[in-house]
This record gives sequence, structure tokens and C-alpha cells, in this order.
Amino acid sequence: MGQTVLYDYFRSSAAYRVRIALNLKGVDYERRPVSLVDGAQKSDEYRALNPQGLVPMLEIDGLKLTQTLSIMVYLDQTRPEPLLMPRDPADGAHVRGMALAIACDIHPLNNLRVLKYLKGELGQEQEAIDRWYAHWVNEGLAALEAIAAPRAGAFLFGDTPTIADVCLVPQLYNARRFNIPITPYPTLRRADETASALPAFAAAHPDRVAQEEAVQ
Ligand SMILES: N[C@@H](CCC(=O)N[C@@H](CS)C(=O)NCC(=O)O)C(=O)O
Repeated sequence: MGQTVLYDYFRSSAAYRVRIALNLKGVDYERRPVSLVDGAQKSDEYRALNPQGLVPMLEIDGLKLTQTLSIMVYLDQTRPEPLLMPRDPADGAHVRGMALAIACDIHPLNNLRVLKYLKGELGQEQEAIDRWYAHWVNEGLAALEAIAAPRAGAFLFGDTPTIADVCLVPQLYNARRFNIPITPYPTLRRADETASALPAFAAAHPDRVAQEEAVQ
């Protein structure tokens, strides 16, 4: 079947999700860094692997997979231990809804290419871009807090990690990098703290990955 290879960038929150998921599933993988600051994601070589020019891209079981949510569904279907999406249809829909609120409604508005477009093509000042970022993150996190709170445990749903936590931790890492206060979101903070303490999450943290890259 060949080796599992993750085309990755240490600070990419989407790639961070897949690092966490692979760690939770105990899948050994090799990282191939794709430098987003150097624009390597737009190279012909990388676009031949992922025509969207986005990281991550995962080679696993002889397949080339893109889109983090699709990758996590595949991992759950092929490696069900531990399950990251509850089998119960209602619980599963709730968990996927939270993951999608992050992956489809918060993250894309604040992606590198969007911020660069605001600055370059639309000529916006950094202050306006920072306001854009803060606005969409805060609106999204406030809604997620309200959705999660009634059914949360130590994690966003119950007491084991799900794809909702796998999406949350990188999104909050990103929010902190942009100096967004996360104090108004106690349920999200609790889940973030619980999940971040797990070795699978800790090993996927951008600082750890950067350290490992530096010693290679
Ligand atoms: N929906 C995609 C999002 C992937 C994505 O947006 N990746 C970002 C990094 S977090 C990227 O490659 N950005 C490059 C760019 O904006 O040029 C997924 O879940 O895989």
C-alpha cells in the first residue's frame, strides 16, 4: 500500500487537523513540508498533486486525499479506533455540524489567500484586514459556543475527542496568533485545554512540528 505521506505546513490549521487525526489513529506518517510563505502550494509540482493549491494533501493506502473533513471521514471508516465521529446518527450530525461550522464557515474567510487578496488586489490596509479576521472569527466562535455548550463534556461533545475538537484546537491556535481574546467562550476553552493535553494533539502542535523540522 506504500507509505503514508502528509503534504503539510506547520502553521496551517487545516494540516494541523490532519496531523492530530493521524496521531489519534496511531498512523505513522512522513511529513513533506510545503512552504505557504514561499508560495510552494501554488507551484506546478504541488498543483499536480492537489489542483486546489491548498495543504494538506494526504497519500494513504495508495490514495491521494484532499479536504480535511473528507480525510477524517476516510480515517474513521478505515481505522475506527478510536472513533472520531459518534455512530449514533443524531450525535454524529451534531459533531459534524460543529466541525463544519469551523471548517466551512470560519476558516475559509480567514485563509491566507483571502487575506492576501484583501491586501493585494483590493488594496486594504492591515487594520481593515485585522478587523475582517476578528469579525468572522468572533461571529463563528460565538455561534459555536452556543451550539456546543448544552451537550459538551470535557470535550466539545462528551468526554472523548471528536472531529469537532480536531477542528477547534487549530482554529483557536490561529485565533491566538491573531490576538483574538477567547475568554468569552468558556466551553470552547475547556475543550481546547482538555484536548491539547492529549499526546496526539500536543505532538501535532505547530511549535513541536517547527522544532522537529529545525533539528532535521
Ligand atoms: N477546505 C480545505 C482547506 C485547506 C486550506 O485552506 N489550507 C490552507 C492552509 S490552512 C492553504 O493551503 N492555504 C494556502 C493559500 O491560501 O494560498 C481543507 O479542509 O482541507
